[in-house]
Amino acid sequence: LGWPLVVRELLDALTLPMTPDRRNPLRVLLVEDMSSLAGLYAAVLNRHGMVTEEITRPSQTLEAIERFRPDLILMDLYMPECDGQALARIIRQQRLMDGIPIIFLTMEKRPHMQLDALALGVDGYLTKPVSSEELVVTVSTRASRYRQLRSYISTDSLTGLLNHSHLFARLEYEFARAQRERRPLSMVMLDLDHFKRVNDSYGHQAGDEVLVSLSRFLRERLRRSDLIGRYGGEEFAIVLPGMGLEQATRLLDDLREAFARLEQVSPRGRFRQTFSAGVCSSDGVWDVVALVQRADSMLYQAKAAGRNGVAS
Ligand code: GH3
Ligand code: MG
Ligand code: MG
Ligand code: MG
Ligand code: MG
Repeated sequence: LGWPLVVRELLDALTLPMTPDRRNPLRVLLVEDMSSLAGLYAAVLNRHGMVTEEITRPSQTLEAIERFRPDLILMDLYMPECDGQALARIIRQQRLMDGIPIIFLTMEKRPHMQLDALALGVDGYLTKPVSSEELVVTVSTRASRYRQLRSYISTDSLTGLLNHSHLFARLEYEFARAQRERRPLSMVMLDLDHFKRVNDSYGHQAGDEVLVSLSRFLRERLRRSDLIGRYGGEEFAIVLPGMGLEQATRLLDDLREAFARLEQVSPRGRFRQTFSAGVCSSDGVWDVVALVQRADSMLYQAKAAGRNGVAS
């Protein structure tokens, strides 16, 4: 009697994680061999503003994780191909989804089975039949907490771009996918020209603002599927899946020209900032290390050719 009431109060209290972000809803991957059941859970979660993807076969899980990028995985414990515990162990080995919450949904009530699951690093256990309220509260709070933590550890705090290590993890995935699907992929290393002078003449704060303005500029002009990272200092890396060398070079040259025209405003005066970029494609490249090296050497050429240019 009391439980649904308490939950309803909880729902009201937890306004922060419960507020559905319409532009960026929480994403839940459902792994459940009974599709009718999965559909039911999905309907409940969808009604509360979450986006779901249902898979009925455990073997589809890793592919679905990479493609769908869930904030939480809701998983049946007993499935024909592979049990939930084994699957959870495999998911825990994926670097890209480090620490993603996994919640088991099952009829299993034996405590030792539940303990085994928790020992695996699984985040929780919901016992069927589960109420909608319990499902929604458990899933949304954990999913939003994970999303928040993930954004802290994967983004650069000044620019909001991907940080070095996360960019590499994502690049590895995009590179492997491009090879597998025989699709082109281009990689860009970009470095601000004579940036030291900006700090010297206009102050470190003005320098920071240039970094933020370039980041915004790139985000506005690139596709959602492109990766933009702060490689370090005043150096950025861009990954353009599906784009060949020629198109990528042209794109970067357009961006270079447009950015150079922008006026940077600082308390100590106005100025313009240029960048140089090295572009390469994944054609004939064996791994991401070689890809980055190639882009780097192209960047070096662009600098040597006088800066404010693109080399490929
Ligand atoms: P080049 O055209 O050869 O790249 O010249 P540069 O001056 O840009 O290159 P250099 O490597 O000599 O200096 C990079 C400068 O970038 C030095 C450093 O103070 C500045 N920088 C790196 N990270 C930041 C940052 O986060 N904020 C600010 N304001 N400056 C930064
Ligand atoms: Mg089952
Ligand atoms: Mg520089
Ligand atoms: Mg330099
Ligand atoms: Mg540099």
